[in-house]
Amino acid sequence: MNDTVKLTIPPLDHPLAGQKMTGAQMVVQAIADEGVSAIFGYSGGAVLPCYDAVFLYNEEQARQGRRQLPLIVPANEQAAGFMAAGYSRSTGQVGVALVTSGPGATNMVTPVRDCTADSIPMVVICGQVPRAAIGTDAFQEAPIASVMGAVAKHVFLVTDPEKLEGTIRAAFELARTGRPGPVVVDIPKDVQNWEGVYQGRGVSASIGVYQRRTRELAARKLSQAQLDSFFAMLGKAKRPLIYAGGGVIHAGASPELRDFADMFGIPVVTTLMGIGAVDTFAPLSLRMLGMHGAAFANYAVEDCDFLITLGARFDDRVAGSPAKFAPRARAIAQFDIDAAEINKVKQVAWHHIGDLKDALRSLVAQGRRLPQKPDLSAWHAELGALKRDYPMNFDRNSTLVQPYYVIEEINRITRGEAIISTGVGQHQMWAAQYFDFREPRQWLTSGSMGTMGFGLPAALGAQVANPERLVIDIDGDASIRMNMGEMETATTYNLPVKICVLNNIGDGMVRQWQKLFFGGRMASTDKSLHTKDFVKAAQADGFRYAQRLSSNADVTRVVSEWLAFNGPAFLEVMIDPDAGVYPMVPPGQGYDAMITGDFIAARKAAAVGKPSMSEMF
Ligand SMILES: Cc1ncc(C[n+]2csc(CCOP(=O)(O)OP(=O)(O)O)c2C)c(N)n1
Ligand SMILES: [Mg+2]
Repeated sequence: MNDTVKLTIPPLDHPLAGQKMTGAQMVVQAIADEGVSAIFGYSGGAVLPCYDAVFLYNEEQARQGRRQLPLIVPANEQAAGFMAAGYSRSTGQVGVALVTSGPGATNMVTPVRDCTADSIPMVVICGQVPRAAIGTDAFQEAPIASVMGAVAKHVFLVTDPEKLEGTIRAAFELARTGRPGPVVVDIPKDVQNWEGVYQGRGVSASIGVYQRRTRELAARKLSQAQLDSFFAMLGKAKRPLIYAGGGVIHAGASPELRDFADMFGIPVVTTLMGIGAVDTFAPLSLRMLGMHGAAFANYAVEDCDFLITLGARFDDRVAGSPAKFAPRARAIAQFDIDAAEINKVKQVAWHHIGDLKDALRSLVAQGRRLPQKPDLSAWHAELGALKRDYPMNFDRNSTLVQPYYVIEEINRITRGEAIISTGVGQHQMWAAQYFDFREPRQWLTSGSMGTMGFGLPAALGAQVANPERLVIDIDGDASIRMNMGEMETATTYNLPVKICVLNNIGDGMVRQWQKLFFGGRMASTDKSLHTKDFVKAAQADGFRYAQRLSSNADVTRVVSEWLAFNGPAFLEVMIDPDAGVYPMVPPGQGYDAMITGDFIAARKAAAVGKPSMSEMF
């Protein structure tokens, strides 16, 4: 039985409706219909019909003088996934990756899990062996439906070619609606080669239940009773604080968050994923909270008496000890699109499940009707003092190049306007701490998964999506090596990304944990490869700008010439290998255990307990 939605009107709206096409051509046409401006992927036997269809599509578009669908080819499929994620994170649009069966598809597992964990919409199309060969251990066969089923938001294996077209549209809808995430569509080669009639509309009916649920969710309004109880809590609060996560950005609710915070003068801390939800220059911004949050942000969390949680999930890098998190909050309110997040880690007094943009609009509308707003001047004075007394800082007199100084210099020139991607490790945290961000979607980082190798391909994807913007990858020497093949992708496509490797000769973040919690035993981290010449590697990959920076005196000059270079540019900075990430709340502990290091003042001595071994991750 065909479960594609039966159309009541003959499908003539689409200019190609009624036209005969192969399955592969339908896939490409349906992707183009979604408004996608580029796809990322690597070819192979089982996906060749789709690659051919991209070629034919572009040939026809060129003939008609219309926009083509560029296909960017990485060195490794994992990078295609991160490019699609960079495209998506920087625009809010669904990123698309197109890969072959077997190894092509299994190389996509990490980016798919990465996207699920950070709620990033992506559609991955995988070729599969022909239907008749499935289950025979055919050449380049892998059980993608079961492998990806464990990590994706949803997986389709298309066995009925009649459902192919509607399934592609369903994949996009699933990816971008509700809590966004990656959707994998596994398409056997014979289904790609099948010929049928293009409809130009209709979504596979298999998502009918999901559609009903998301429509219900989207329509959920804050009730008057909810508004009243929320404002009763806010009215009693002397020290309210907004804790904003990635959900604010995914919901496109940053303008509404800013309106709400400004209306009441409520300060905002953001998670790593929430960076950019508020302008970091804004007086109400307290920057990032958590394990490596600013001291003043974490003190605000310690002191607040009402915590308003927006699209954030109390993860262990924020609430290492849920019981000790926000210990003086008399109430916590939580807004989320995903019911599973409510009371998952931390019990809350009040919650709302629904669209955040809409909920914040209701709060602002209700706020306008309030006869008077709470007086928060004492709280503002306290926060002003916290910002003044416990600012981010580092050893400004060191003769070794300090990574924070390099970032401050880049930030001085870019003024919070660049798109920044990162690898994972100390450099990622320094970038989160020391860069400014005016808007959402300028900060691209692998938050929940913490996947080394993310930075360079994510920057490339963001540059494809935003050709006019300045895109900078702040990377680690070990992280960039994980996807070093993509250096050549930058030059092949002449994507003018600016790459900065903060080279501390090794896995700095791992060394920091070994120093703090493993008695300084540098297991494996003393064996890091020290022989790589990054500048020569960049030159070998066709970089016309590739420099090594190793002295403080040269930082300002070299950073500005690197940023001004017209084309892809590579900068390696030899930084102090002992530079640490501070503040640091040790794993599993409350913010009272925050260590601020030698250069950031602390309100009181840290009550550091010994982390238990099970918290050692
Ligand atoms: C794929 C992957 N493998 C291992 C890790 C564990 N890990 C986290 S940070 C880190 C070291 C990163 O080193 P580098 O990229 O040089 O950054 P640094 O901390 O030195 O700035 C490691 C190994 C990871 N996050 N991702
Ligand atoms: Mg390093």
